[in-house]
Amino acid sequence: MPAHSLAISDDVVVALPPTPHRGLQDWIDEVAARAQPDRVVWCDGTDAEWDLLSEQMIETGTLVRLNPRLRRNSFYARSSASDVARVESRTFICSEHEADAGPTNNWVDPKDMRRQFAELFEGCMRGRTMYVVPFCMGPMGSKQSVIGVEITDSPYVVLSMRIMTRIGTPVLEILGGDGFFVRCVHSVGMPLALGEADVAWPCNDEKWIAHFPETREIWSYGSGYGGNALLGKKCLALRIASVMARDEGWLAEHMLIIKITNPEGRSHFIAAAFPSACGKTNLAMIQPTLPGWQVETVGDDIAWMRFGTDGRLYAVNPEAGFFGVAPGTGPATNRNAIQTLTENCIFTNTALTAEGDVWWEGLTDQPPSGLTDWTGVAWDSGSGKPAAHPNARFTVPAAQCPSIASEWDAPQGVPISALLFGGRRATAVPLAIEAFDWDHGVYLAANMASEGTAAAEGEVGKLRRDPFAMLPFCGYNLSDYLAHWCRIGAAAENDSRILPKIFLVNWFRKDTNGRFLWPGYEENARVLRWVIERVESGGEAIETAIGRLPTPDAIGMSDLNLLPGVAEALLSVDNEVWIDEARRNRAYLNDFGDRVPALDHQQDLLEQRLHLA
Ligand code: SAT
Ligand code: MN
Repeated sequence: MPAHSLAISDDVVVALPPTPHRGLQDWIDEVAARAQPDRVVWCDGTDAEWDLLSEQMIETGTLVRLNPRLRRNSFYARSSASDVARVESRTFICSEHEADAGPTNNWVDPKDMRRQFAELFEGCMRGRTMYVVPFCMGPMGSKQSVIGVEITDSPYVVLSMRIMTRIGTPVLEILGGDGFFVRCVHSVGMPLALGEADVAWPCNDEKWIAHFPETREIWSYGSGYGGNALLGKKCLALRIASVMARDEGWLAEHMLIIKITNPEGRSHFIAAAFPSACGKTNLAMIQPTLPGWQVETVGDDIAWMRFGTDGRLYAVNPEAGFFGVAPGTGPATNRNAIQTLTENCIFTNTALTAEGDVWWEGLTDQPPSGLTDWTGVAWDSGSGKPAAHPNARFTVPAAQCPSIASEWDAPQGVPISALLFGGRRATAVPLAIEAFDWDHGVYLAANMASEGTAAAEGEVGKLRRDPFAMLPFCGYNLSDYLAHWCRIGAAAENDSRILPKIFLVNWFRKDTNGRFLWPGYEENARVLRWVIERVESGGEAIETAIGRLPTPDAIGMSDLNLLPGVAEALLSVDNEVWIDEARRNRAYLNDFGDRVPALDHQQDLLEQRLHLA
């Protein structure tokens, strides 16, 4: 029994709450009374706790300790084959009014959802330990940060939360006796009968991930995986935080944050939104080959942004770790990530080597022999099946990244000079576009689309609209979200605040044979250089109907060994294609009704520029 637990009878052990917060204590008691765990443990976030839990999980088979000579203090987990990604079809926004969830979210009446969860939770933690994980999203003690408490019966979630957020007793100290916290409740949904042996990856075929925006609560059942179970991440830092941001006039976005320093030593920070598994982590850790240019990492997935007293937009990374896609990450594509992954990591659904290390497609050119694949069987390289699941992930503390910026956990955040948006577009969208102004940038971001990836269930490769890369993560009506962005711009103009410039980028253009036109990866720094030059009022651009495009010289196209015609294809606007694109944009924006007049106006302007109207 942990030292901070108290036995009240032979079979119920309840922890002594290490907090004077009555609201928190009562809520813990309430959930425990319903879920009926064998014991309640308040997580303190210490190394001793990490060691204890990892040892226990090695015993139950959930974790494998990796060879410490190769990766110190690191572990491997294999999930159930049905629990490998976010489940958007089972994710719900339970606002009081259906209209507030909007046309793009699943909605269930909160009263019905509460009833549903009350049933699901009846005894759902029997035979298990209920962990209480106090966590802080954002730098400790920052005015921008938000405290949450996650109740979970998954020790895998506890360890992952320790990497991805700031957890434990220091958070309770900040919370004090009556501070606000977001209530997050999670269960794998697999109670154990007396004496029943556990499985390596407990979960349930029935999954529910529910958000209650008005009361800022999250309930999750049935999955142990990433965004479904680490409730501080997509659920709190995006879905609930986007609602808080709407109510309080700030922005909670699916964006990486980087610091770029030019050869003259001047630094700028930019934030960039791309859908899941479109290279945010790679861009966040990019090592530019351009002489004299340096890029450092502030965050790779989420940005919270508010205006500071100096009128600039400041961003913090609410997370403390990276939950990155492993396949495709290698010394050539992301050396910084590889150098980050040397210790204190958890790997999920990669392959395992005979030496007790991890492997995935793209880590090395040749797979080592003797691999065990992510399903736990000896891998046959001739099978045509990948050894690692395409959405296999690493979980690693941000602080150990060699490219981490010194400002990465500054309580005041970093001032943002430019915002980038991008998706996977095989056609139409050029390498880079600078928006004419804020509303035009919002229009470009609102019409973003991307080909599906393995990060969510659904068809890989199918084009779907993903405004602001927020489609799966906006906790309220997407048209209100777009209006919120327009309002931020309008208010800033009135208050003479300094708005970042907005850009749309596309690393994923293909030729008719399906080959990528743009080399991508470290060469993306050429686009970053142009962005910074534009921010500093330099950088050549040509005005087109869809925005300002870089000249081939501004990108340095002639330094790249591109095939004839490729530079032109990447940096031109095909009017016919864009007339089509504009028509589809109009139809898409119509889905949002007349709630966003500023975007309707932008649509009219685009049609005029294309001589469509
Ligand atoms: O599983 S997560 O939602 O955390 C990762 C992602 O899809 O971006
Ligand atoms: Mn993401």
